[in-house]
This record gives sequence, C-alpha cells and structure tokens, in this order.
Amino acid sequence: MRLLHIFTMVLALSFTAFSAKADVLPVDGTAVHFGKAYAYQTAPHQKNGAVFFKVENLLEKDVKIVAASTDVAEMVELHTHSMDGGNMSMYPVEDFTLAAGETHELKPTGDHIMLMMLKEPLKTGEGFDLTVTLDTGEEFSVPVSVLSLSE
Ligand SMILES: [Cu+2]
Repeated sequence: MRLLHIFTMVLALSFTAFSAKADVLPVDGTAVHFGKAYAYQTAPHQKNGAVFFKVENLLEKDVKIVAASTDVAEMVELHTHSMDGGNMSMYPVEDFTLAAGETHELKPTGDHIMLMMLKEPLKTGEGFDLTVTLDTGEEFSVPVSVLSLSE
C-alpha cells in the first residue's frame, strides 16, 4: 500500500503596506505639501518680487490656491505668464488650480506669487514667511528663501 504524502506548503505572504503618497504626507495630515519656496534678491529701486515653489496636492480632488500674503510686501497677487505675439507678459489670475494627486510648479516663466510694493529689498540669504490660502479655507505658512540672481 502506497502512502500518500501530502505536502502542505504554507505561504507566508508579507504585505508591505505603504503607498508612494504616504511617503510625502505631512505628519499634520494637511492636504497639500509644499516644496522649498524661493524668491530672487531685488535691487534697491525694485518694487516687485516673486515667489516660486512646487506644491503637491495629496487629495483625490482638485483644490485651488486663492490668496497669499506676507509682511514683506504691501500687496500680493497670483500671477501667470502668457506669450502675446512673441512677448512674454504677465497678468493676475483668480486662483491656481492644484489638480488631484498632481504637483504644480510655480516658476519664473509660469505661475508665480507676485510681491508688489516691497517694504524693503529682498536680500540674498534672508528669508520670510508667505501665507498661502486654499479654497478649502486652509492656510499654510510657507518659509521662503531669498536667492541670488545666479542661483
Ligand atoms: Cu507677476
């Protein structure tokens, strides 16, 4: 009589329970994650400056940046650029849409936060805080570094 050996293999499945998004989710659970924000130094006669940063929307719905403010400027506007007959021009917009799950980049040739009527020139190596408001009502205090024009 033949003995049937039944081998039972138990597969121990190990689950790695993390997603790429969890890697960058801020500990406070906020909806968007800001990259390093920067502005360029300004000359003494220069009244305007601009702030740039990357911002990642961690939610599954679009949100909008609707306002920004800072102590270093009398007025702050959301601006974008467009090519107009070969000329680059910039103009104010109501908001910047941050698409669900996407990273939006504010950069010198595109969307930017315009600082108008600077109270003092922006000096290389210094920094200031920018308050950014979303259409959800959430406010974020974003530290901005001032870079030299060659950076
Ligand atoms: Cu501008």
